[in-house]
Amino acid sequence: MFCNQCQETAKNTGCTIKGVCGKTEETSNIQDLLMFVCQGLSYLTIAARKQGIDTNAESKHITNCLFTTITNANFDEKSIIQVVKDTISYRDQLKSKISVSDTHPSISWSAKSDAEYYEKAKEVGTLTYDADEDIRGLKQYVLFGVKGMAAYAEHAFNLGFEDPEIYNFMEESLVMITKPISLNDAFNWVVRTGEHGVKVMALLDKANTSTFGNPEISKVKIGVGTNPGILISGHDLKDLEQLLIQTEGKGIDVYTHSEMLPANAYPNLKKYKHLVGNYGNAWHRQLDEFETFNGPILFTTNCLVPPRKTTTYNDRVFTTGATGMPEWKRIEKRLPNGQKDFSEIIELAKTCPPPTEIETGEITIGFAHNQVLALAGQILDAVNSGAIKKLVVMSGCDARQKTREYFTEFAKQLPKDTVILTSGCAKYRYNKLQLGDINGIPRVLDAGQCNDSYSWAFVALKLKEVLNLDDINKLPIVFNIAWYEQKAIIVHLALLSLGIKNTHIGPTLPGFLTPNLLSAVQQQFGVQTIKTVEEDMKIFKLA
Ligand code: SF4
Ligand code: SF3
Repeated sequence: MFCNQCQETAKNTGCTIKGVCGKTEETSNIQDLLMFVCQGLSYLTIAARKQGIDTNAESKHITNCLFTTITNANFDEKSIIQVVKDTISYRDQLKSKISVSDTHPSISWSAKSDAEYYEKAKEVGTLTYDADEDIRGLKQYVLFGVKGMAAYAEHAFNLGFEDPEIYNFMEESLVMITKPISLNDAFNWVVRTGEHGVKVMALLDKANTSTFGNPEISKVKIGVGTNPGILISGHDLKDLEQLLIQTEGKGIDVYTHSEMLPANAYPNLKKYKHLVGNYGNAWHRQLDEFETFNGPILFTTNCLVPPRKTTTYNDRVFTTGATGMPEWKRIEKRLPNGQKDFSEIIELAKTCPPPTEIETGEITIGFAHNQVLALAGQILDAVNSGAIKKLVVMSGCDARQKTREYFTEFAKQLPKDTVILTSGCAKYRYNKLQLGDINGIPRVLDAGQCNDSYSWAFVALKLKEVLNLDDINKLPIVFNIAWYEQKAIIVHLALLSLGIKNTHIGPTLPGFLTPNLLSAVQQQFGVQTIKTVEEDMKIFKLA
């Protein structure tokens, strides 16, 4: 195996024996094989569209495959092999309808036994892309960005919002990886990946806000009630809505977990009175927090952590969508009305004790772009009067490395005349610190999930317009992004493509950036990594 797609990759180079995330060698290889067969299918979808054939089902399938391989989404190699087989059957059906001139092996490869799948899986990892490590690094950069893009595209299509251009770009990217390319063209492809990142985040924003309303300032309880509970994790708001509908009036409380917290701010979700609050913290604390939750847990997307040998909650955890874990059950059935059938989870919840309280109090959320623009006058007054000196974007992911304590310390040491703009699970490092407010504006404004980082780009562009500036980089905004998995890669690329320079990312720079690529990214976009809190305060001109 060789996997270097996330920030925790071994030695910041690549996981080669077992993933730091817990992914086994076999699962990692099978995920690579899934990408390989998706390349074959992508050759055909692109050709089929040129021949006037609709490929919507195949594009959605490819999107789901990409999503399945992101960090901490799916550890279930058996189910992934099945997805590989499904991909081959999509491919072969399409092949029978069109004429194809390409001859890449991914268009024709197939196997007769699982053993052959495992053998092939060893040969098709990202290390085989190119001999030139810079080209290879750029192709990995594109692939990982496209995986993040796929996650957002899938949430959007689950709500009925699609953009064929995004599907086409993801498929063209998969095909590009199989071909020779110049350094310059590969670098430009990375830039174009960011442009499509903006598009997919805008699409998902439209999907979420037109379905569930614009997030509004909301106080969310972090304690517990006395009813049995169901905990829902991941990012898929449609799954949450269906769970809320099916649990209504059943004496069960629904709690959000990790990246599902922002759901509590959407009018059409918070209207359900049994959506009672948020339980726990960022994903990596689940090994302890699921023990004390006592009731069933539903994963709609990443981040799953493989259970310990001593874990007692395995029979209480369910997966759906792109997620999977061999020890946990999958929700496969649908109700006659088309919704996912969560009855097994609901029946189990009724037999469970209520959650054990691990925290009390509440946190304030709901500062997506619409709400922030409603406060724009107040914020501009505070900026103009000097009450707010700087806005500090601290979006992205959280993870388990000790070095992540930097972000808590950074938030604590920020001068009192700064406001943190956050989104993604990175917020759990500082969203319970009680950092106060400036003239009634909370010092931590939480826009939502990682994809809602779009809100900060949107707000920055609006502020530039209102303040009549010719360059977005003249705004009193600095970017200190915490990254972990591939959604943070697409978010960061999207920010770069909007012209935002001098972003800092950490705790480390991506392992797939070779020294040459790093200097190219630094030259063109001024990307830097974090140093110590004290040094960074000076670099950001905050101290
Ligand atoms: Fe390693 Fe990250 Fe890949 Fe897991 S996802 S195998 S931790 S690089
Ligand atoms: Fe977190 Fe996994 Fe990335 Fe959506 S839940 S931000 S790490």
